[in-house]
Amino acid sequence: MSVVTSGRYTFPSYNLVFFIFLQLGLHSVEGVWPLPQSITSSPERYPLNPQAFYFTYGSQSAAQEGCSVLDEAFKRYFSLIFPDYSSGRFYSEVKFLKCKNEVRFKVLLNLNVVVVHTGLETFSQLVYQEDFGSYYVNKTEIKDFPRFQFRGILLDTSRHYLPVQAILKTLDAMAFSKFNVFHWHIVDDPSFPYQSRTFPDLSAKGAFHPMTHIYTQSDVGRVISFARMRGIRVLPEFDSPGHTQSWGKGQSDLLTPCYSGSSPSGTFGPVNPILPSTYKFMATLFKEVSSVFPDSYIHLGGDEVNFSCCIVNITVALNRTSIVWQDVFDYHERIPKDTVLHIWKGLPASYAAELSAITKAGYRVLLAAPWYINHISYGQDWRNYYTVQPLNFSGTEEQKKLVIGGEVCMWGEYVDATNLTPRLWPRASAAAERLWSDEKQTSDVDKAFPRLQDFRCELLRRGIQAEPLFVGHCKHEYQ
Ligand code: CP6
Repeated sequence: MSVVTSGRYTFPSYNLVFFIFLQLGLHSVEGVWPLPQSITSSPERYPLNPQAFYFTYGSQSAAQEGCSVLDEAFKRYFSLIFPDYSSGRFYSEVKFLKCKNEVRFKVLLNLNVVVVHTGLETFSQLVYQEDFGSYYVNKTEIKDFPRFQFRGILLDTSRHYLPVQAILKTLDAMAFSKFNVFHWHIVDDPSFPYQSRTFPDLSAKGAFHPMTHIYTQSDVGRVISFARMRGIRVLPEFDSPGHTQSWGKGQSDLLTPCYSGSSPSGTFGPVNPILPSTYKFMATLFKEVSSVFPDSYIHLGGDEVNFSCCIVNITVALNRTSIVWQDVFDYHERIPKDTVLHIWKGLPASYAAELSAITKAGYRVLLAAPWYINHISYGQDWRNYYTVQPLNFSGTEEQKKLVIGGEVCMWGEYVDATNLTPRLWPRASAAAERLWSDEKQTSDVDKAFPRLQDFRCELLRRGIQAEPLFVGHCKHEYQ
């Protein structure tokens, strides 16, 4: 029995191809969320014996044992698939079996490192356990690749501090829905929790608490490597020149003083564009950001303020690509051509018009407007996230190719570690399927409902406190 995954995954280039061939199984097509591009399963099934099951590297594979990202992924997915077998036991069993030279089930991965996370995730969703405890997988063939290359989640750690554990838990759950970008809206008006190497006063004076409500360099490093282990990029956002009230506490003369009449009122506006010291500070801070966060993108913010011209060039010197909120485009600033515009405003009609205008101007674009998951209401609002049609705007095929993906935003005014997980899941998973799967095959929201219910139960089994979609029960209720 073998699983062969192979493929190419180039990001940020749009041209990506990704195939998984699972020459084995699945209990039902309903078992995989988000839906693969092509899946055929048969009733023929195979038992999997956890004591005789392991992932290994194909002989053709460029990666071999010792590739920590994959070694770790194999361990994690082994535990997810067979929760009753701890990974410690798994290892001794494998050695034991090797000695006895028994017949083993093999999963071979001829892999590309980035692709393998999603391949393993799919495989893990194919395995099921029957009442007596035996594991099975049905004969299945899958060919799969993501519809959009950028599938992100924004967390806001300024309105409320999110402990590192809550962020790591979210990254884990993101991988289950095949999200691949964690957009870390790390600072904003209310607090500056990022502990800067160059400007330690920013968090010492601008965080909710200078010791307990900060992200140290080591915290940030942990988040980045935890994400990387799961095939997730970390996109840092240091929103400016607006949304910077907290920055002013630790950096004097950074913000523009407001006046009432001819005397300073004691309040401040955005960062002060007329002082040379502002530019020096910004250049130094973003230089640090680009050395701490390895991703090729940096999010510069630029929303809700009218002079964004001063910020978009800052990443050029750093050899990074900028992402900015749509406001920068709306104000007709001169924007470097490789900048990605991030649409956050409006109802379907208005974001479609914006998609049209931005792509017509030749810019790449990211869609967040329909996925404000911090907004809640009574009922099944996941249906609204599911039925979004990101490419339903007037434009040429070339324009449509400029839509690189989408993002689910969890703004933090009413969210901290107490309610983050149930507010995100499984509602974000609805958007995940829209961003991964073929639109025609997933156009029926009622067909998606039982599949999403099953997937939500799987999240519970994996320890994610995903909220219920409607009346019902899970085999494994949340412990
Ligand atoms: N914070 C920052 C926010 C928002 C934005 N930027 C925001 C405002 C209104 C809505 C959604 C998000 N809370 N820094 C805009 C991108 Cl409806």
